[in-house]
Formats: sequence, structure tokens, C-alpha cells
Amino acid sequence: MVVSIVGIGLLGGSFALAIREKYPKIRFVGVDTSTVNGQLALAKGIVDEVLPLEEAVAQSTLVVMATPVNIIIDLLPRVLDLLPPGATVVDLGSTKELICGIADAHSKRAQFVAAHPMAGTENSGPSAAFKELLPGKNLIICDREKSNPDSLTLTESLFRDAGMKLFYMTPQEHDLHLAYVSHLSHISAFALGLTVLEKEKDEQAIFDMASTGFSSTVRLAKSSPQMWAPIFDQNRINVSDALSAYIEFLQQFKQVIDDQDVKTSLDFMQRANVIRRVLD
Ligand code: TYR
Repeated sequence: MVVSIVGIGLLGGSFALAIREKYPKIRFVGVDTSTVNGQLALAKGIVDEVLPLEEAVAQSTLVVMATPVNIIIDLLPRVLDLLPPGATVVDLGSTKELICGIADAHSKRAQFVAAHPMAGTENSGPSAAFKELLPGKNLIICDREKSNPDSLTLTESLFRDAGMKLFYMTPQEHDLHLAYVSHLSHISAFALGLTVLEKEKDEQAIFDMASTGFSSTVRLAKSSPQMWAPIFDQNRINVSDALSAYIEFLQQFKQVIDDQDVKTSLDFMQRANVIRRVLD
């Protein structure tokens, strides 16, 4: 069996490494516009070969699309056009409504599975890939009833074999939830990073703070702009609503501090502490 990874970065690379360990006989073919990424992926044993898209897809049983979401949108119709009968294409994009809409318009829709591994780091590229990324994490599959049973079963079993727990929802539910639990976190980290960099011109002071809460709060500001700009754009309506809610809380917090209203400040934070119950 041949599995192609289109976009051999952190996620595509980590998927390949996890699956290769379980199924050493699967042949992995990489597709990437960056020759450097291709070479890194070969050197790291992520893929056996790097090929142009057309050649890779033509021999694949499974094509995994793990590029930034704007490139998924561009490539998906072509990948479906080229896909052999009985083969499957799965996308791992962080947005789902637009991508599923594009798939829905294609005659081979049933060979497509929309999946989103809730896993990643602030790093990108094949050098950041590691086989422990996916085990223990969640995978969201959208519109499962639109995929044919064979394509769905192949995707589900491979991701289960990679140690993931599966959840199902509509693309609309997915994008709404992700705006709050993922996209907003990244925007607030980018904004926090910018605020501190612009206001604290002294880099040594920032460096000295690196062991404080600042570094864990701002971690996501190290994330790839090429990956995140199209995510925010594709999910702009939900992201804009999430930002409005967040800005409202920031404004209330500012007011409470300006007013020296310690009681309300305590109340805000006690309400926020409930996050422990959800996460710990
Ligand atoms: N960047 C996130 C982190 O480091 C991981 C992540 C990224 C998860 C994108 C999902 C996703 O769509 O924690």
C-alpha cells in the first residue's frame, strides 16, 4: 500500500512516523513544493520517496493532505480528479467548512474524508515532526456520512492505530468550536507577543521574563504565519465573534482594574479558574 503525504510538515510528518512504526510495509511518498522539506523528510525517514503530486496520487491508496488550509483548497479538486478508483483522500486542515464545501462540489466526494487532529506544537516543518505527536490526542471527523464506508474505515483505523480518539461533528460545529478553543488562543498569543515586543523594547528584559507565565502564555506566538493567516481568513465569521467576546472581557477587566474594584477582579478570576475542572 502507498500513502502519499502532501505537505511534509509537523503534522504530515508525525502521522507518517507514527504509522510507519506500526506498519513498516506501507510505502510513504512525500509531495512538497519545498525541495529542502523533501530532503529533510527523506533524511529523517518520514518518506521513502519524494514525487510530483500527479505521480504520487496516481499510485496511492491514501492521500493525506497536510498543507496550510489555503493550499488544501487549491489542491483538493485536482487531487480528487487524479485519485484512482477505490483510493481515499483525507485532509488534516484546521478549518472544515470551506474545505468540505469544495469536496461536496466534486463528483468523487465519497472518496474524501475530512479530519482534524487536535495536535500540534508551535513548530513547523519536517524537522519538527515526531512520532509521539498524535498518540493520546483527539481526531475530529466531519460529515462522516458523506464518505464511503471503505474510505471512512481506512481513515478511522489508521488514526486509531496512531493512538488517537475519534469524535464526529459537522463542519459548521467544528469551525465554531475551533474558533474559541484554538483560533482565539493563537490570536491572543500573537497579540500578547506584539504588545510586549512593541512596548518592551529591551529584549534582555523579555528574556529575563522567559521563565515566568509569559513564556507559556505567549508560546503560540511562535507559530507559523503561513499556516495561521489562511485559518483565520477561512473561519473569519466565527473568529470575529470569538474576538468580540474576548475583547469585551478584556475591556471589563481593564475597567475593573482602573476602578480598583478588587472584588469584581477576584470574581472574574474565580470564574476563570473553572478551566482547571475542564483541563486538569
Ligand atoms: N498550535 C497548537 C499548539 O501548539 C496545536 C494545534 C494547532 C492544534 C492547530 C490544532 C490545530 O488545528 O498547542
